Amino acid sequence: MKFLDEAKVYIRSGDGGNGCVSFRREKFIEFGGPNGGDGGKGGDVIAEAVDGLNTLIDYRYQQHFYAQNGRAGMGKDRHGANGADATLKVPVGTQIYEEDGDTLIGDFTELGQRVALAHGGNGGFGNAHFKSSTNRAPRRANPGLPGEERTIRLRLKLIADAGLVGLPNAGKSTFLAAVSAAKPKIAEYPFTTLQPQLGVVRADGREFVLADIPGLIEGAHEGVGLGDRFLGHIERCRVLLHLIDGTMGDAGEAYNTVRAELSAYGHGLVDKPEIVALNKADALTADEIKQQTARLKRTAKKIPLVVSAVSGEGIPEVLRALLKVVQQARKGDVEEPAAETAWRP
Ligand SMILES: Nc1nc2c(ncn2[C@@H]2O[C@H](COP(=O)(O)OP(=O)(O)OP(=O)(O)O)[C@@H](O)[C@H]2O)c(=O)[nH]1
Ligand SMILES: [Mg+2]
Repeated sequence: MKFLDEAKVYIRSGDGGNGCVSFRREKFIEFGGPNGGDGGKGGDVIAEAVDGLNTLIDYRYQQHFYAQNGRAGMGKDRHGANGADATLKVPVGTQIYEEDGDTLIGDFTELGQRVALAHGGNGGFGNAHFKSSTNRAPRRANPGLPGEERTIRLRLKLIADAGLVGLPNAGKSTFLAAVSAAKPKIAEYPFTTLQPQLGVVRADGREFVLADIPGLIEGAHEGVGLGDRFLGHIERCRVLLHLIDGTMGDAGEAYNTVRAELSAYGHGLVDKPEIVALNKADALTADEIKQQTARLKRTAKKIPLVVSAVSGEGIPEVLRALLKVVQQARKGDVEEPAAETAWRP
Protein backbone atom coordinates (compact mmCIF):
# COMPACT_ATOMS: atom_id res chain seq x y z
CA MET A 1 0.00 0.00 0.00
CA LYS A 2 1.14 3.51 -0.75
CA PHE A 3 2.01 5.79 2.11
CA LEU A 4 1.24 9.48 1.99
CA ASP A 5 1.79 11.75 4.94
CA GLU A 6 0.91 15.15 3.54
CA ALA A 7 -2.05 16.39 1.60
CA LYS A 8 -3.63 19.65 0.60
CA VAL A 9 -7.40 19.73 0.45
CA TYR A 10 -9.89 22.36 -0.62
CA ILE A 11 -13.07 22.48 1.42
CA ARG A 12 -16.28 24.44 1.19
CA SER A 13 -19.20 24.40 3.56
CA GLY A 14 -22.74 24.80 2.32
CA ASP A 15 -24.47 28.13 1.82
CA GLY A 16 -27.57 28.78 3.85
CA GLY A 17 -30.90 28.60 2.00
CA ASN A 18 -32.76 31.83 1.31
CA GLY A 19 -35.80 32.80 3.30
CA CYS A 20 -39.06 32.99 1.39
CA VAL A 21 -41.59 35.78 0.90
CA SER A 22 -45.06 34.33 0.67
CA PHE A 23 -48.60 35.02 1.86
CA ARG A 24 -51.43 32.76 2.63
CA ARG A 25 -53.90 32.90 -0.22
CA GLU A 26 -56.94 30.75 0.19
CA LYS A 27 -60.48 30.95 -0.94
CA PHE A 28 -62.78 32.47 1.71
CA ILE A 29 -59.90 33.33 3.97
CA GLU A 30 -59.33 37.01 4.35
CA PHE A 31 -56.11 38.60 5.47
CA GLY A 32 -54.00 35.50 5.03
CA GLY A 33 -50.79 36.48 6.76
CA PRO A 34 -47.19 36.02 5.72
CA ASN A 35 -46.11 32.37 5.59
CA GLY A 36 -42.68 32.33 3.95
CA GLY A 37 -40.46 29.74 5.65
CA ASP A 38 -36.82 30.07 6.68
CA GLY A 39 -33.97 28.70 4.59
CA GLY A 40 -32.08 25.61 5.79
CA LYS A 41 -28.58 25.76 7.21
CA GLY A 42 -25.69 24.83 4.93
CA GLY A 43 -23.74 21.67 5.79
CA ASP A 44 -20.49 21.82 7.77
CA VAL A 45 -17.21 20.31 6.72
CA ILE A 46 -16.02 18.06 9.51
CA ALA A 47 -12.90 15.99 10.03
CA GLU A 48 -13.10 12.83 12.06
CA ALA A 49 -10.42 10.42 13.26
CA VAL A 50 -11.42 6.90 12.25
CA ASP A 51 -10.06 3.43 12.72
CA GLY A 52 -8.43 1.39 10.01
CA LEU A 53 -6.60 4.16 8.19
CA ASN A 54 -2.88 4.73 8.40
CA THR A 55 -2.13 6.98 5.49
CA LEU A 56 -3.58 10.05 3.83
CA ILE A 57 -3.49 8.38 0.43
CA ASP A 58 -7.23 8.89 -0.09
CA TYR A 59 -6.58 12.61 -0.29
CA ARG A 60 -4.37 12.12 -3.31
CA TYR A 61 -7.50 11.08 -5.19
CA GLN A 62 -10.10 13.35 -3.69
CA GLN A 63 -8.92 16.84 -2.91
CA HIS A 64 -12.19 18.75 -2.89
CA PHE A 65 -14.85 18.40 -0.25
CA TYR A 66 -18.10 20.29 -0.52
CA ALA A 67 -20.90 20.20 1.98
CA GLN A 68 -24.42 20.55 0.66
CA ASN A 69 -26.18 23.91 0.52
CA GLY A 70 -29.25 24.50 2.65
CA ARG A 71 -32.51 24.50 0.68
CA ALA A 72 -34.57 27.66 0.39
CA GLY A 73 -37.64 28.13 2.53
CA MET A 74 -41.02 27.94 0.86
CA GLY A 75 -44.56 29.12 1.27
CA LYS A 76 -46.97 27.54 3.75
CA ASP A 77 -44.31 28.00 6.44
CA ARG A 78 -42.11 25.31 5.01
CA HIS A 79 -38.60 25.42 6.34
CA GLY A 80 -35.84 24.57 3.85
CA ALA A 81 -33.90 21.36 4.50
CA ASN A 82 -30.47 21.64 6.07
CA GLY A 83 -27.52 20.74 3.85
CA ALA A 84 -25.70 17.48 4.55
CA ASP A 85 -22.28 17.71 6.18
CA ALA A 86 -19.14 16.57 4.38
CA THR A 87 -16.85 14.43 6.52
CA LEU A 88 -13.15 13.97 5.99
CA LYS A 89 -12.01 10.68 7.48
CA VAL A 90 -8.47 10.89 8.74
CA PRO A 91 -6.20 8.44 10.56
CA VAL A 92 -5.32 9.00 14.19
CA GLY A 93 -2.16 11.10 14.35
CA THR A 94 -3.27 13.57 11.69
CA GLN A 95 -2.83 17.24 12.23
CA ILE A 96 -4.74 19.78 10.19
CA TYR A 97 -3.22 23.13 9.43
CA GLU A 98 -4.34 26.31 7.68
CA GLU A 99 -3.09 26.82 4.16
CA ASP A 100 0.08 28.49 5.47
CA GLY A 101 1.04 25.16 7.02
CA ASP A 102 1.73 26.77 10.40
CA THR A 103 -1.53 27.44 12.15
CA LEU A 104 -2.88 24.29 13.72
CA ILE A 105 -6.64 23.82 13.39
CA GLY A 106 -7.03 20.26 14.61
CA ASP A 107 -4.87 17.62 16.23
CA PHE A 108 -6.34 14.14 16.05
CA THR A 109 -4.89 12.01 18.78
CA GLU A 110 -7.89 9.90 19.66
CA LEU A 111 -10.30 7.77 17.75
CA GLY A 112 -13.63 9.40 17.09
CA GLN A 113 -12.35 12.91 17.64
CA ARG A 114 -14.21 15.42 15.45
CA VAL A 115 -13.35 18.96 14.47
CA ALA A 116 -15.48 21.31 12.38
CA LEU A 117 -13.27 22.81 9.69
CA ALA A 118 -15.82 25.05 8.00
CA HIS A 119 -19.27 26.00 9.26
CA GLY A 120 -22.22 26.06 6.92
CA GLY A 121 -23.99 29.39 6.41
CA ASN A 122 -27.20 29.94 8.35
CA GLY A 123 -30.41 29.98 6.42
CA GLY A 124 -32.21 33.30 5.93
CA PHE A 125 -35.44 34.11 7.73
CA GLY A 126 -38.62 33.91 5.70
CA ASN A 127 -41.12 36.75 5.86
CA ALA A 128 -43.23 34.94 8.47
CA HIS A 129 -40.41 35.71 10.86
CA PHE A 130 -40.73 39.45 10.40
CA LYS A 131 -44.38 39.75 11.16
CA SER A 132 -45.15 42.02 14.07
CA SER A 133 -48.04 44.00 15.44
CA THR A 134 -47.05 47.02 13.39
CA ASN A 135 -46.02 45.23 10.23
CA ARG A 136 -48.45 42.48 9.50
CA ALA A 137 -47.48 41.99 5.90
CA PRO A 138 -43.70 42.13 5.76
CA ARG A 139 -42.35 41.79 2.25
CA ARG A 140 -38.84 41.05 3.23
CA ALA A 141 -36.94 37.83 3.75
CA ASN A 142 -33.23 37.32 4.42
CA PRO A 143 -30.91 35.62 1.99
CA GLY A 144 -28.94 32.65 3.35
CA LEU A 145 -25.42 33.33 4.54
CA PRO A 146 -22.65 32.02 2.35
CA GLY A 147 -20.57 29.04 3.49
CA GLU A 148 -16.86 29.20 4.09
CA GLU A 149 -14.21 28.01 1.73
CA ARG A 150 -10.61 27.39 2.57
CA THR A 151 -7.64 25.30 1.74
CA ILE A 152 -6.25 23.14 4.49
CA ARG A 153 -3.19 20.97 4.88
CA LEU A 154 -3.29 17.54 6.41
CA ARG A 155 -0.17 16.14 7.95
CA LEU A 156 0.08 12.66 9.37
CA LYS A 157 2.40 12.07 12.27
CA LEU A 158 2.44 8.44 13.22
CA ILE A 159 1.84 7.72 16.84
CA ALA A 160 4.49 5.33 17.99
CA ASP A 161 5.82 4.87 21.50
CA ALA A 162 9.40 4.44 20.41
CA GLY A 163 11.28 5.56 17.31
CA LEU A 164 14.38 4.20 15.62
CA VAL A 165 17.01 6.66 14.47
CA GLY A 166 20.45 6.22 13.00
CA LEU A 167 22.52 6.48 9.85
CA PRO A 168 21.44 4.53 6.80
CA ASN A 169 22.45 0.88 7.02
CA ALA A 170 22.68 0.98 10.82
CA GLY A 171 20.29 -1.97 10.91
CA LYS A 172 17.13 -0.14 11.96
CA SER A 173 14.83 -2.14 9.72
CA THR A 174 16.57 -5.37 10.65
CA PHE A 175 15.95 -4.52 14.29
CA LEU A 176 12.28 -3.78 13.69
CA ALA A 177 11.89 -7.04 11.81
CA ALA A 178 13.61 -8.93 14.63
CA VAL A 179 11.38 -7.60 17.40
CA SER A 180 8.00 -7.34 15.68
CA ALA A 181 5.92 -8.96 13.00
CA ALA A 182 6.63 -6.07 10.63
CA LYS A 183 8.35 -7.00 7.40
CA PRO A 184 10.34 -3.96 6.34
CA LYS A 185 12.65 -4.10 3.36
CA ILE A 186 16.22 -4.82 4.42
CA ALA A 187 19.29 -4.55 2.21
CA GLU A 188 22.98 -3.78 2.44
CA TYR A 189 22.71 -0.44 0.66
CA PRO A 190 21.79 2.89 2.25
CA PHE A 191 18.25 4.28 1.97
CA THR A 192 16.53 0.95 1.77
CA THR A 193 13.71 2.33 3.85
CA LEU A 194 11.80 5.01 1.98
CA GLN A 195 8.67 5.14 4.10
CA PRO A 196 8.06 4.91 7.81
CA GLN A 197 7.11 1.49 9.14
CA LEU A 198 5.46 0.54 12.37
CA GLY A 199 5.67 -2.66 14.34
CA VAL A 200 4.10 -3.83 17.58
CA VAL A 201 6.70 -5.08 20.03
CA ARG A 202 5.91 -7.44 22.89
CA ALA A 203 8.27 -7.43 25.82
CA ASP A 204 7.72 -8.64 29.37
CA GLY A 205 4.03 -9.14 28.67
CA ARG A 206 3.59 -5.54 27.54
CA GLU A 207 3.23 -4.03 24.12
CA PHE A 208 4.47 -0.89 22.50
CA VAL A 209 4.70 0.47 18.98
CA LEU A 210 8.10 0.95 17.38
CA ALA A 211 8.61 3.14 14.31
CA ASP A 212 11.35 2.67 11.75
CA ILE A 213 12.08 5.71 9.58
CA PRO A 214 14.55 6.31 6.75
CA GLY A 215 18.17 6.85 7.77
CA LEU A 216 19.61 10.30 8.41
CA ILE A 217 22.86 11.60 6.98
CA GLU A 218 24.81 14.77 7.49
CA GLY A 219 22.87 17.68 6.02
CA ALA A 220 19.52 15.91 6.22
CA HIS A 221 18.00 19.10 7.63
CA GLU A 222 18.98 20.79 4.36
CA GLY A 223 17.38 18.03 2.35
CA VAL A 224 20.42 15.82 1.78
CA GLY A 225 19.55 12.16 1.36
CA LEU A 226 15.87 11.73 2.06
CA GLY A 227 15.96 14.86 4.18
CA ASP A 228 14.50 15.14 7.64
CA ARG A 229 10.81 15.25 6.79
CA PHE A 230 10.22 11.79 8.22
CA LEU A 231 11.39 12.98 11.61
CA GLY A 232 7.86 14.30 12.06
CA HIS A 233 6.82 10.72 12.59
CA ILE A 234 8.91 10.32 15.70
CA GLU A 235 8.00 13.71 17.19
CA ARG A 236 5.41 12.02 19.38
CA CYS A 237 7.53 9.09 20.47
CA ARG A 238 8.30 8.83 24.13
CA VAL A 239 11.75 7.41 23.59
CA LEU A 240 14.25 7.11 20.74
CA LEU A 241 16.39 4.09 20.04
CA HIS A 242 19.58 5.29 18.44
CA LEU A 243 21.26 2.43 16.57
CA ILE A 244 24.89 2.69 15.56
CA ASP A 245 26.57 0.36 13.13
CA GLY A 246 29.64 -0.92 14.99
CA THR A 247 31.35 -2.10 11.83
CA MET A 248 31.51 1.32 10.20
CA GLY A 249 34.29 3.62 11.35
CA ASP A 250 34.08 5.65 14.52
CA ALA A 251 30.83 5.00 16.40
CA GLY A 252 31.18 8.32 18.23
CA GLU A 253 31.21 10.25 14.98
CA ALA A 254 28.20 8.38 13.67
CA TYR A 255 26.41 9.23 16.90
CA ASN A 256 27.24 12.91 16.63
CA THR A 257 26.12 13.16 13.00
CA VAL A 258 22.66 11.88 13.83
CA ARG A 259 22.38 13.99 16.98
CA ALA A 260 23.31 17.10 15.02
CA GLU A 261 20.51 16.40 12.53
CA LEU A 262 18.00 15.79 15.32
CA SER A 263 19.00 19.07 16.88
CA ALA A 264 18.79 20.97 13.57
CA TYR A 265 15.30 19.58 13.08
CA GLY A 266 14.20 20.81 16.51
CA HIS A 267 10.68 20.02 17.79
CA GLY A 268 12.15 18.66 21.01
CA LEU A 269 13.68 15.54 19.50
CA VAL A 270 17.03 15.99 21.24
CA ASP A 271 15.32 16.30 24.59
CA LYS A 272 13.60 12.95 24.31
CA PRO A 273 14.92 10.06 26.34
CA GLU A 274 17.39 8.18 24.19
CA ILE A 275 18.65 4.62 24.35
CA VAL A 276 21.97 4.22 22.56
CA ALA A 277 22.82 0.82 21.15
CA LEU A 278 25.83 -0.44 19.26
CA ASN A 279 24.52 -2.77 16.58
CA LYS A 280 26.05 -5.64 14.58
CA ALA A 281 27.87 -7.05 17.58
CA ASP A 282 27.94 -10.45 15.86
CA ALA A 283 30.32 -9.04 13.25
CA LEU A 284 32.67 -7.46 15.79
CA THR A 285 35.51 -8.88 17.85
CA ALA A 286 35.52 -8.36 21.59
CA ASP A 287 38.25 -5.73 21.23
CA GLU A 288 36.33 -3.81 18.61
CA ILE A 289 33.25 -3.80 20.80
CA LYS A 290 35.29 -2.46 23.67
CA GLN A 291 36.78 0.27 21.53
CA GLN A 292 33.48 1.37 19.96
CA THR A 293 31.75 1.29 23.34
CA ALA A 294 34.43 3.53 24.80
CA ARG A 295 34.03 6.00 21.94
CA LEU A 296 30.29 6.09 22.38
CA LYS A 297 30.64 6.53 26.10
CA ARG A 298 32.80 9.57 25.48
CA THR A 299 30.50 11.23 22.95
CA ALA A 300 27.07 10.15 24.13
CA LYS A 301 27.94 10.43 27.83
CA LYS A 302 26.12 7.19 28.52
CA ILE A 303 26.95 3.54 28.35
CA PRO A 304 25.64 2.05 25.11
CA LEU A 305 23.89 -1.29 24.99
CA VAL A 306 25.43 -3.83 22.67
CA VAL A 307 23.10 -5.70 20.32
CA SER A 308 22.94 -7.70 17.18
CA ALA A 309 19.74 -7.44 15.22
CA VAL A 310 20.81 -10.54 13.31
CA SER A 311 21.83 -12.94 16.08
CA GLY A 312 19.44 -11.48 18.62
CA GLU A 313 21.97 -10.97 21.39
CA GLY A 314 21.27 -7.95 23.54
CA ILE A 315 17.78 -7.43 22.14
CA PRO A 316 15.91 -8.26 25.38
CA GLU A 317 17.98 -5.66 27.24
CA VAL A 318 17.22 -2.99 24.64
CA LEU A 319 13.50 -3.79 24.70
CA ARG A 320 13.44 -3.68 28.48
CA ALA A 321 15.14 -0.28 28.48
CA LEU A 322 12.65 1.06 25.94
CA LEU A 323 9.70 -0.41 27.75
CA LYS A 324 10.79 1.16 31.00
CA VAL A 325 10.65 4.67 29.55
CA VAL A 326 7.41 3.98 27.70
CA GLN A 327 5.75 2.66 30.85
CA GLN A 328 6.90 5.62 32.89
CA ALA A 329 5.54 8.05 30.32
CA ARG A 330 2.25 6.17 30.17
CA LYS A 331 1.92 6.32 33.91
CA GLY A 332 2.47 10.06 33.74
CA ASP A 333 -0.44 10.32 31.30
CA VAL A 334 -2.96 8.73 33.61
CA GLU A 335 -4.69 11.53 35.42
CA GLU A 336 -4.97 11.55 39.15
CA PRO A 337 -8.47 10.49 40.15
CA ALA A 338 -10.48 13.61 40.91
CA ALA A 339 -10.81 14.36 44.60
CA GLU A 340 -14.21 13.84 46.17
CA THR A 341 -15.91 17.20 45.98
CA ALA A 342 -19.55 16.34 46.54
CA TRP A 343 -20.89 17.93 49.65
CA ARG A 344 -22.57 15.66 52.13
CA PRO A 345 -24.51 16.71 55.19
N1 LIG B 1 26.15 -8.63 10.81
C1 LIG B 1 25.08 -7.89 11.01
N2 LIG B 1 24.49 -7.27 9.99
C2 LIG B 1 23.40 -6.53 10.23
C3 LIG B 1 22.85 -6.39 11.52
N3 LIG B 1 21.77 -5.60 11.44
C4 LIG B 1 21.63 -5.25 10.14
N4 LIG B 1 22.62 -5.82 9.41
C5 LIG B 1 22.79 -5.65 7.95
O1 LIG B 1 22.96 -4.31 7.65
C6 LIG B 1 22.37 -3.99 6.40
C7 LIG B 1 21.44 -2.81 6.53
O2 LIG B 1 20.35 -3.17 7.35
P1 LIG B 1 18.98 -2.36 7.32
O3 LIG B 1 18.15 -2.93 8.41
O4 LIG B 1 18.41 -2.33 5.96
O5 LIG B 1 19.49 -0.92 7.72
P2 LIG B 1 18.64 0.41 7.93
O6 LIG B 1 19.22 1.12 9.10
O7 LIG B 1 17.21 0.09 7.97
O8 LIG B 1 19.01 1.21 6.63
P3 LIG B 1 18.17 2.31 5.83
O9 LIG B 1 16.77 1.83 5.75
O10 LIG B 1 18.83 2.35 4.52
O11 LIG B 1 18.31 3.58 6.60
C8 LIG B 1 21.67 -5.26 5.92
O12 LIG B 1 22.49 -5.90 4.99
C9 LIG B 1 21.55 -6.08 7.20
O13 LIG B 1 21.57 -7.46 6.93
C10 LIG B 1 23.51 -7.07 12.60
O14 LIG B 1 23.13 -7.01 13.75
N5 LIG B 1 24.61 -7.80 12.28
MG1 LIG C 1 15.72 0.59 6.82
